[in-house]
Amino acid sequence: MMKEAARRGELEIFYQPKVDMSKGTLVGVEALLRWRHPTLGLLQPEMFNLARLQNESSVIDLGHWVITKTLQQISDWRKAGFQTPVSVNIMVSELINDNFCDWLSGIFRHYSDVDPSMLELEIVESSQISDPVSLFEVITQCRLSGVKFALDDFGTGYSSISHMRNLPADHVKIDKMFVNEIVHNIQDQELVKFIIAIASVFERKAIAEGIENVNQGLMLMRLGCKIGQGYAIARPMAAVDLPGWVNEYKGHPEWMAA
Ligand code: G
Ligand code: MN
Repeated sequence: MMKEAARRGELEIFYQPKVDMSKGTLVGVEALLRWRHPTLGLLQPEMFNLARLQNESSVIDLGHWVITKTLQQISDWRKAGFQTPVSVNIMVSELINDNFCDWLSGIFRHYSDVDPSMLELEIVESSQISDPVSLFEVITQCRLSGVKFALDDFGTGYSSISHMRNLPADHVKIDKMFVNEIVHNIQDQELVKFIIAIASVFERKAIAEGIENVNQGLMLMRLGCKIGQGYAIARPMAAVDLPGWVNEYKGHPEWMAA
């Protein structure tokens, strides 16, 4: 199903900025898959039920397609004088199948103008980790080439704390579930404080996602998280629009004054 959509050119990647809220600067973007469906319009992955495809080879093909497209995009942007790290969502099943690291080195040989540290893989926590040892090995091997890793949706899965302990990563993404009510909910504030503290002990940087208003950003900064992503900053946008957005973005005055 997705293969045909890809062949028909209906799959697109949108990019959502991540910024340092205190400085008003871009720190990277997240690549998000969208399906421009001929009759249903622009669909997000949740709407075309990626979970149902899990463990099928189509997930791997689709994952490979997204990473390949992303490297092509980084290369195109570079030629146009624009550079930023890009993160891609990846499921555990993609990482521990199919000689992932060998495949990734091959693709980097093809896009030899792209520095591996410009790519970050966000491990989606909801995907079950069946074999933590081999996952550790895959991450460790990929990181040797300079590729970065993030634990996505942190706190929503079955064994977040053990992932923090056992899996090497550069970033931890605070799930939007914990950001939604953060301005008024003291328990959520404490939870986020805990995530930031534990991330810092393990030397991983916290990134908050799903920031929809200025006050959520202010609260996150007060709790110690300066890097954020969400509609309050920008919606995911087409690749052509990103350099212009970055040029225009001056930061949120309320955040920069905090
Ligand atoms: O968990 P993950 O980082 O993959 O989530 C990204 C998804 O969240 C994307 O589909 C994106 O469109 C959506 N998203 C991004 N920012 C916001 C936001 O501020 N609010 C909500 N509700 N969704 C967001
Ligand atoms: Mn993500």
